[in-house]
Amino acid sequence: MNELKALLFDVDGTLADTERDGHLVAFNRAFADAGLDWHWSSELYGELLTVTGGKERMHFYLDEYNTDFTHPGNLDDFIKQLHIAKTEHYVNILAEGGMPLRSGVRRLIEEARAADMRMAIVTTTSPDNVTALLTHALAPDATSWFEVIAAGDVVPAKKPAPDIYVYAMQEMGLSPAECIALEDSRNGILSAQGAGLKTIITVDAYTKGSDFSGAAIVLDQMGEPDIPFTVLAGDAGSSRYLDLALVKRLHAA
Ligand code: XBP
Ligand code: MG
Repeated sequence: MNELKALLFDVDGTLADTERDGHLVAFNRAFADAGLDWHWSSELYGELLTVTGGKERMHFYLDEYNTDFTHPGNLDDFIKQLHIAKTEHYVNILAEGGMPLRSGVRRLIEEARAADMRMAIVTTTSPDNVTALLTHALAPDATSWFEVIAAGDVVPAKKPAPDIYVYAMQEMGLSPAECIALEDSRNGILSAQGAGLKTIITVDAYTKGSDFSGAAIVLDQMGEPDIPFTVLAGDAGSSRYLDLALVKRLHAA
């Protein structure tokens, strides 16, 4: 087995609970600004999360849940404008400090950094959103902690396609056997596994019932020494929180 050389982090749902408290709020604010009567409930949003990417999600909403909507101009351009407005709202929500990292995220990232473990961000969300989360929730210089930030439209096919993971590993000059992915969702694990990666899952409110077959482990959170995780599938041995030693054991298993 190859030595573990890099941790590849998903963002939404993995680093922070950004979907319900960030993206959903931002979408609804953008809709209201545009004078639309669209309003996504938290429950509907859970269904819309089947599709990754904000622009793709709005198209999916119109195709499946709001089929009567007609737009006189170019629909793609309209969705692009709405998405620009949504991103502005999202970045503002994060700048206001309204998005804490999930339990154990800062601790694991700081441990990896201290150990010179290479790290990348691999996400479908837009680059501006990643910068906002890392700088406001982690540290002002935190974007520089990650060798590659693979985000948004840099690849044409978003998760569950493997493309974004393949892209990140190409940029780093690493093979899947030298990396491990940290994800929270079904689309995320499909993307990572499609790229040949072992995957650690921390579930969240939207993803806890999903199929995570083949995951290296499924946890309710990364946890802290005084806030132990619950193992939902897999074997954590005697570990009570996700640290680099456990990540390396899961990679080698
Ligand atoms: C995250 C997403 C993103 C965000 C929206 O998926 O689905 O699309 O909800 O981001 P993952 P944008 O965690 O699997 O990467 O609006 O910037 O596209
Ligand atoms: Mg995610």
